[in-house]
Amino acid sequence: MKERTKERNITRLEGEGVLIVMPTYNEVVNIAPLLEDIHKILPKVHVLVVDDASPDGTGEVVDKLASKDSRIFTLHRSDKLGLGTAYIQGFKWALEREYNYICEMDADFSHQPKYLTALLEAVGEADLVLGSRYVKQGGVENWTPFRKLLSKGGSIYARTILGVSIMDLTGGFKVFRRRVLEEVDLNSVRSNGYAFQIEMTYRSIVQGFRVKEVPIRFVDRLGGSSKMSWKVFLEGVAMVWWLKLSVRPDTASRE
Ligand SMILES: Nc1nc2c(ncn2[C@@H]2O[C@H](COP(=O)(O)OP(=O)(O)OP(=O)(O)O)[C@@H](O)[C@H]2O)c(=O)[nH]1
Ligand SMILES: [Mg+2]
Repeated sequence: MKERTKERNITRLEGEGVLIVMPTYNEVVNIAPLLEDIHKILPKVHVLVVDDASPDGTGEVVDKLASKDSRIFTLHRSDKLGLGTAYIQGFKWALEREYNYICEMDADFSHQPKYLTALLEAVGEADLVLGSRYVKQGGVENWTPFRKLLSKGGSIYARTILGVSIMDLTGGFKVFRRRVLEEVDLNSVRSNGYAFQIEMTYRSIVQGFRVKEVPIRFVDRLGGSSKMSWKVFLEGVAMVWWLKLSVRPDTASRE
């Protein structure tokens, strides 16, 4: 029995049964080298790129790669519809297929592929694993003090209001066990921008799932430009209150 468990773990660490959902908007300089780096670390992992008709041609680059590589898939959307809905569509795509672990990851090298192994290892003892900047040995590189304040302040704000012990609620480098996405009611998820990360983690906690934080060093995007805006930030501030007042465990999904 022990041997079989060990074997399963090893295949997960190669990426078997794992899907990375990766939303993209204008990531043409990053996407091909990033996919290559990911597959060096997890040779069997599948990656679903959800592209919102990026004007820089990111979607076409991924299509070309996908035509030669059966581990790469693309979902094309007609317009820039936001990070949250891109992930929800990607999660539904995953649940229609046989993936056991579903990862979230940015396409700008801020989430370094070298951490994927530690995240997948940790999901052996948790239902949701968060790549965390605000635990010991985690951190942020090359951010302005203002950006740091905004991000760390956002996590402290959300954590205090929601009454959870998670240090990094706003990060988007995560691994979900399949059953988390099956049980959390994806159709009820409301936030689309920055707050989407807080909402998914909070809903998982409310649903009773075990969450574990693993340290990551987050580096500033390698190329391209940020899509962070005041609108996205303010959505986060308001959404935390809405989550606190309205999210309850979804019992229907457990029947
Ligand atoms: N499909 C899709 N992807 C998006 C959208 N907005 C952002 N993204 C992608 O989501 C990921 C995170 O977005 P970023 O612009 O890096 O946002 P951020 O990490 O908060 O900001 P920076 O740290 O400045 O890069 C990247 O892979 C983006 O290309 C969107 O509306 N649709
Ligand atoms: Mg980024």
